[in-house]
Amino acid sequence: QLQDSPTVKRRLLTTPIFYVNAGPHLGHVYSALLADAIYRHRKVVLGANDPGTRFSTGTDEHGLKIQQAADTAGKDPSVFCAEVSKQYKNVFNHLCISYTDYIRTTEQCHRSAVEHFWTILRQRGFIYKGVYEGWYSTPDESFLADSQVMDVSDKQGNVMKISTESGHQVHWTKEENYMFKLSEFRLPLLKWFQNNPSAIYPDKFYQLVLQALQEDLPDLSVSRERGRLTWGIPVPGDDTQTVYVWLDALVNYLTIAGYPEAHGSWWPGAHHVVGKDILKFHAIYWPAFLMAAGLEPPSRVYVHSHWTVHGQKMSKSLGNVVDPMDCCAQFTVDGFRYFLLRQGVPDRDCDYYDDKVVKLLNAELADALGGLLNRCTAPAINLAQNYPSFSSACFPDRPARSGEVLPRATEEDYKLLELVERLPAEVNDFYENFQVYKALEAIHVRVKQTNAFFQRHAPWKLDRSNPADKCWLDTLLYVTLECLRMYGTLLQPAVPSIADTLLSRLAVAPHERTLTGLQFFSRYHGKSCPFEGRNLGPDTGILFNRLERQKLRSK
Ligand code: ME8
Repeated sequence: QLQDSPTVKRRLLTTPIFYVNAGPHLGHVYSALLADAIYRHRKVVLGANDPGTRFSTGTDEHGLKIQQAADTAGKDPSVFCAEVSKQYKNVFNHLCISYTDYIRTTEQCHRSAVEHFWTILRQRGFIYKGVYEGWYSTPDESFLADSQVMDVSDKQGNVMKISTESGHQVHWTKEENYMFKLSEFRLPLLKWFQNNPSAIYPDKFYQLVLQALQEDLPDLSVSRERGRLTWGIPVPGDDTQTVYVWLDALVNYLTIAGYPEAHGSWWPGAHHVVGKDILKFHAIYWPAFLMAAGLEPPSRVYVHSHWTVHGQKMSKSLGNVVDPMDCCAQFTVDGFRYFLLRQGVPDRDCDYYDDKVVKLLNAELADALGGLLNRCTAPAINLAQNYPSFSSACFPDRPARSGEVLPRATEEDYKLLELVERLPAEVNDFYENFQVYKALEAIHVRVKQTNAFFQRHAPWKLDRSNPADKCWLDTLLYVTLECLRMYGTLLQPAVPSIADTLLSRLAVAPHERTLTGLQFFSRYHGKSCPFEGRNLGPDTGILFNRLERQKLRSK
């Protein structure tokens, strides 16, 4: 278990920094949400034992496409960037993304970090001046080899070249640039990844990186002529050139860590969450830059796939961009968070449509979870509005041996308890393997099994005036409340506000909401339980209101 490990270290967890040429959409929010869930989960696991965790996000504000977007909007780039960056911040705040640091690449501290980093690379002999000639994609801010471009015809029949990977048009460009000796890092990178098989999750993406490193890595152009790109950080000592946006952007992770002065306690050990489209930058360029500067590569890169909408790529021109604020208004913040985390599978693209959200939330949050809370807290069944006493006479600490008749508790009940006791470790493993959707699935399955447990024993049929029945009824309620307390604790990273409502109703104090404070079902193991006899918290109403399809926007 993570909380017992003496090797738990400080951790810097990051999202990508978002381009400010357009506002946030569903995909951006997904990157941030995955990181938020991991961050919150770590807090639940470690509680007061957390040696320190930082969680950064922010905006990527330099580069030609941002310069162009500001021009189109008729705004000064710095005003434009500030506005869009604020928009990201507002959406993240609304979605309860609990970042500790929000960075903007136009900040002075970041500029100083980039200048320092550049100077170190230059001093260590990894940057040289060369002439670059080749295909250039402005939206991708990348030079491309012949093998990475293809011909297409536009509507008028004009032939043009596009990037095979992104589909963006490319132009032939020749200019003097500073080059980074990326070619020297192919073998060191290969060796590093072979020695660190858990550096990239899921494995599919680790294999892709290993495969890419089998082929030659050409040196990388890391500056642009200033005349063509003014919106960026000038190359130290040569203001005719601007630092390549990706070098600038990647250094944000070091800026957060306090580079160059105070990064020691936050570097190494970074965990980056990124989308599949920016894997190359994080798994090849970034570790190579770091090695060149004499620093450790990131400990882990978590890679997720993309969301499509009704089977199509999200794009402004198709008019199918999903607005996260709109989704929160329809499904509530926690509903939307739950849907994305429960349905998003890192290994492959996932499709978004409103109906799917409604079905999932009604089934899992309203019916299963809300139903379970209702069952064990409704005044009609839980008259005393508390955690009643657990009776080991009805539920001894072992199942019946063959031939032996034990009162009440069945083999299935013991199985359920065993599964629920194993749940924190299971959920933890899923988080460690970047399978948040599986963690949520496992919790949901247990919720369903607990509902079945309740249903099977039909406590409403028991006769309270009969002492034996009353004992069993109390035990059933106690067990159900204990299970629910476990689910509420483990659901905090995904649905913080629903979990808070649930745990407040279950009278769980803030310091009891971590795995160390959980003491799940200690009564069953013959120990005292701080919850036995405790009054429930005030009735908080319906946990999650069922959504009605016809009330949703028409799409
Ligand atoms: O790439 N589904 O920024 P960005 C899921 N500034 N995720 C998606 C998505 C979709 N449809 N569309 C985009 C950049 N994303 C750089 C990063 S980091 C040093 C610099 C994800 O605003 C995408 O995969 O284009 C990426 O992780 C994030 O949104 C930011 O994308």
